Amino acid sequence: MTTFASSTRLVAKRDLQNRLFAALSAMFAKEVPLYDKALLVNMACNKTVCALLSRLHLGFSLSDAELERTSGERHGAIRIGRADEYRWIGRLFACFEMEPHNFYDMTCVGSKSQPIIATAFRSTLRPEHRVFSSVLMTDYFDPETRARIEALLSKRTVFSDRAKALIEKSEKQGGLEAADADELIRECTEHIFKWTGKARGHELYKELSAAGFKIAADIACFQSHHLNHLTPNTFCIDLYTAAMKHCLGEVDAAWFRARAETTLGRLVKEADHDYMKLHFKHVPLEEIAAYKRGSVAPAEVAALAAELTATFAHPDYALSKLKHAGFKDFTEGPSEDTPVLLRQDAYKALTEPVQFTEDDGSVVDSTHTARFGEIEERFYACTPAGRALYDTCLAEADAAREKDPSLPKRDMAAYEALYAKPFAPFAKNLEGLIRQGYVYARYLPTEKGLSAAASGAISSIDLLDLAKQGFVEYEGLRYEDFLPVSAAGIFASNLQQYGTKSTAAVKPTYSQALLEEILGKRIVDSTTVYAGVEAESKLETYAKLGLLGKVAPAERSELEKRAAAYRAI
Ligand code: OOG
Ligand code: NI
Repeated sequence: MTTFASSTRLVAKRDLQNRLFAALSAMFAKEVPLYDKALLVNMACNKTVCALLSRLHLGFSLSDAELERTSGERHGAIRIGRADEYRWIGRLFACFEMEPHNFYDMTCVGSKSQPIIATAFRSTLRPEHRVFSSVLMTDYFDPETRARIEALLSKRTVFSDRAKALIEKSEKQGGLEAADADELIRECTEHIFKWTGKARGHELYKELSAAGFKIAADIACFQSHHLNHLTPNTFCIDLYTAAMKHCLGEVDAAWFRARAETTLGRLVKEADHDYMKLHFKHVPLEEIAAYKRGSVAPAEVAALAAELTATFAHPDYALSKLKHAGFKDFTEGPSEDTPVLLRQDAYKALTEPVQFTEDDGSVVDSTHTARFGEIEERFYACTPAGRALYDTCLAEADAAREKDPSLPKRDMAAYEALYAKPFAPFAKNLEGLIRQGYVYARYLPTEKGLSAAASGAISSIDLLDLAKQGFVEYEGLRYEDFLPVSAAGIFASNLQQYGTKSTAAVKPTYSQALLEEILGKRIVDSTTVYAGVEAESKLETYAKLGLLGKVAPAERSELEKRAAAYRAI
């Protein structure tokens, strides 16, 4: 009885996670006014998209609270200096139901390489928040530089004794009571992830930056794991990026209005039930299935675009008045018409004042350029075959863009056509992508399917055909991870610095096992999860519809293998 009573006092870790991210967002908004304003721009864009969707899907509406939550913060990024700090970070995130997913070796991404390896902390199923967490590999450097970096890092204390005690308490009890949870969140926002503008080792900072290692300088010379960006999601990234360029004064109202018409016009064509399931994960599938198709005339699209343009004329949206370094010229990821993985863009890193205090007490006023404002829109998770195709298409599309880098600025339509061409092998809708075997989905039988099964009226075992007959429902799985090349592109464009080569005598190689050793825990392979969720749902759907016996033995054993690998995590 006692155990029961005390465990009910613990706050659910998922709730704590939501509170942590709300607190981090409030902290970051205070630190970076441009971030706060960018959230406003995103909210205005998402509201416009919702207004369009509610006419396109009769029955759809989103309350302000739901809108706030759905367009809420999604991921942050931190860069860590020492192995022991990294292990504490892993233990800290576990208090918020966030576990390491995937290994990212950023020392191995060609010309964009950086001296760090990373994982992303998130919940395994239906994650809403993530933190991409890198750790600096000091053996990437020559022995002298390495020793200087390590000496500087050894002098800092990121985790206070109180923070450590709270983490240990959470581990022992399986969670935290409300007051302790509040205190741990305060440790996060007032210390662990806080930007202080205080640094040390100005000589080392200058040398690392000049040698192309700005990222190492960003890590080694600061006192905390300051959050370097916090990325909300958007319902329509092309609308948002156009809006930001407009509010930052890079494009005029007429350009924005025309672009808004184009992007909203595309949504009218593309925002089907699958788009709704992908973007509004909190809405039950049956509810989405019940939306009747409405229609939106071109004049209505034009009116929405005009209204949004008028909204941005308000002084609240005059982002150009704030200190900024402009917006990136093009969006990272697949072409606009290919709904796989994720698309990201950003306003460029700000140059912020920093005060260096040296060991002898002398003070140097300087600046640091690292914190930027990313946005993202997430699409379907790819199978290994889909991912391999994506990598090939991306390389081709990047090469085409590099031949004419100013095209996005000169002629957006021509650039979009050029960039989309290499992605032509991908189907442009969920059903097509599933048929090609490029993305994962989750299936379930419908009521109609169950009664058809009971009366023996089901003949096919093709799940997509069964869905057409109304016997099966499905949703594409959303990609919940990161893309190393896209991440490297973000690093590069924001630090205004491409990657750098190792200065060690022999460039070390890094492995997932090494990062797991640093963390003291296993890293989850997210493909095992996507494949396992799909396999389990297929097996269950077949079983409930009485079709399991008809599935080819080889396919069935493959599904069982995937489901078992997933369950073993
Ligand atoms: C991490 C960059 C990775 C993303 O969205 O790909 C990332 C960093 O800048 O430290 O956040
Ligand atoms: Ni990011």
